[in-house]
Amino acid sequence: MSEDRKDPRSATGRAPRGVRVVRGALAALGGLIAGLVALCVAELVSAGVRPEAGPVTVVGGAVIDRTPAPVKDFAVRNFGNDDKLVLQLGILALLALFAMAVGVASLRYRKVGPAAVLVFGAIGALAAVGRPDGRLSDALPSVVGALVACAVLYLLAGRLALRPSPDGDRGTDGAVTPTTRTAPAPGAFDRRGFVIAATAAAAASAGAGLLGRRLNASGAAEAAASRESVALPAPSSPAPPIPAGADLKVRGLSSFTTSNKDFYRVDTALVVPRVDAGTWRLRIHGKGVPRPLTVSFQDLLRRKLIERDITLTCVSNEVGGPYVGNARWIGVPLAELLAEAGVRPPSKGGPADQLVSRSVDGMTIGTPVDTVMDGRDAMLAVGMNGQPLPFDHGFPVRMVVPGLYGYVSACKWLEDLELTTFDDYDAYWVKRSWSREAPIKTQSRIDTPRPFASPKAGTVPVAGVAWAQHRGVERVEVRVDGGRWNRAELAAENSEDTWRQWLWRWPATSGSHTLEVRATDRDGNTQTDKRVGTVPDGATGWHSVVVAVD
Ligand SMILES: Nc1nc2c(c(=O)[nH]1)N[C@H]1C(S)=C(S)[C@@H](COP(=O)(O)O)O[C@H]1N2
Ligand SMILES: [Mo]
Repeated sequence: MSEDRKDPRSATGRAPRGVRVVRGALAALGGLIAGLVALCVAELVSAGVRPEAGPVTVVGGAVIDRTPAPVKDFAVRNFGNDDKLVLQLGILALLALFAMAVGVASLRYRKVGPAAVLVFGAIGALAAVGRPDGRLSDALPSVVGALVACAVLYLLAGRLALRPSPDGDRGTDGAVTPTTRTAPAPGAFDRRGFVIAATAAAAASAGAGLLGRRLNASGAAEAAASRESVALPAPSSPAPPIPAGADLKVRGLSSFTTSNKDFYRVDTALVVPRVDAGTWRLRIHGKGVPRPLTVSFQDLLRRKLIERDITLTCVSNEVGGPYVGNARWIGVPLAELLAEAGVRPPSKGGPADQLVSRSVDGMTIGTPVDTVMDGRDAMLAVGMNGQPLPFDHGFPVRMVVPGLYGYVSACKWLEDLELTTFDDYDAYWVKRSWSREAPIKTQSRIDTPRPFASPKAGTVPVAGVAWAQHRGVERVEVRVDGGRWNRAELAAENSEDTWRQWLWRWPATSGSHTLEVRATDRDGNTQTDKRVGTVPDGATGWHSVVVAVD
């Protein structure tokens, strides 16, 4: 239906200003709706492929894959566990801006907008296929979403085309229509048709999107059911009891055992993989593996299980940072499994010096075979603090190797172990400027008082944790305002693979003071004061806290 506008045409022969503004706004809205259509259709299609193949997820993943180490580190530090949310919101905001621009552009050039949508689809498709775990089918959600959005945008832009005016002017369609008695007023377009088409497209795509969400969630529900039904067997080698004195029970001090809910999470997964333990298999194969193995989750549970308290640390943990936690793990000793497959460590003449663990989401992590087989409690963990692994922490199976940073040892959602050499293969983070080998550096952290706290003058408990996994913490010292070092009281040691709490009772005087801490490990190495960043193999320096004593 046409508009009956009384306005005369402007001198230049263009639509009146008011009409131009309305058309522009509707065109931008049309672009947004096309964007919504693309995402919702893609969500529905991804349910038939896999949830991780959604366009925002794959583009976000591609951004993560290409983020330089210092930037990634910055994001982890500043957004913490929200870094991925920030990334996805950023992608959505950019998409919305582009969608509006594309909508407006398609007013004048009706084919340009839809073509731009296809370009976006192609970007999504390339991002999907180019991910470390990318498959060709992952391109489908982006491609189908873009095709449908392209048609919707073309249709909507058509409704916004100006009706030819009485003297046979050209509409934006380029069609020349002879003047007729019923010719619409200048600047008229099919406003009603636009509203109907736009509403229908928005409603239909919202429906498709919700259905896609539903279907994606039902796959997750199966995985959740498989996790619910796991009964962890009693370990044949239980963890030694935690000594009574391991937890100093000081207010504000990290507890000796970190609960699953409070355990830090660091990974590249925008969608946490939800693996069905019933169909899960692990393959062990590669160079110098005479008897390759494929094991199921039940196979692992039937084996001899060990239980150990082990402190994990992320290489991205800056001095004083939060990416360290201590849990009680249950798992299969990895060295025994490798030995069963016939693997010999290089120190015993084996040809492979690198064990590459690969996850269902394409993460690759390289660990020295000699380290895994040197007698430490390296394991394929199935339990964390008495529970099957939480999905966030790698259900059904992850690696844990005491003494190595997570990115070279702690592969979550594990599905493949390949024996190879460091010469032949660089794992995910090694390709991105981190070191091939990365034993955890001796570190200590002040948990209390918090920075800028204002405790009362008198005895102030200064307490924290220190770690030097697989070497053990020998000594922790604290000093005030660069004065002499004071020896802190150490909590009872659980094992050399766990962190240790420490406490120093500070006779605090009023005023502003700087507290510093340093630890010494059993090898006799005292933490250096030299500040280095986390890239390429872990931060060094002393943690310090400034407080204003009342
Ligand atoms: N599949 C997969 N496993 C992974 C990662 C990852 O990004 N993907 N990150 C590693 C890193 S860098 C660390 S520090 C640990 C963190 O384990 P958490 O999240 O259980 O604390 O997992 C490791 N395992
Ligand atoms: Mo990490």
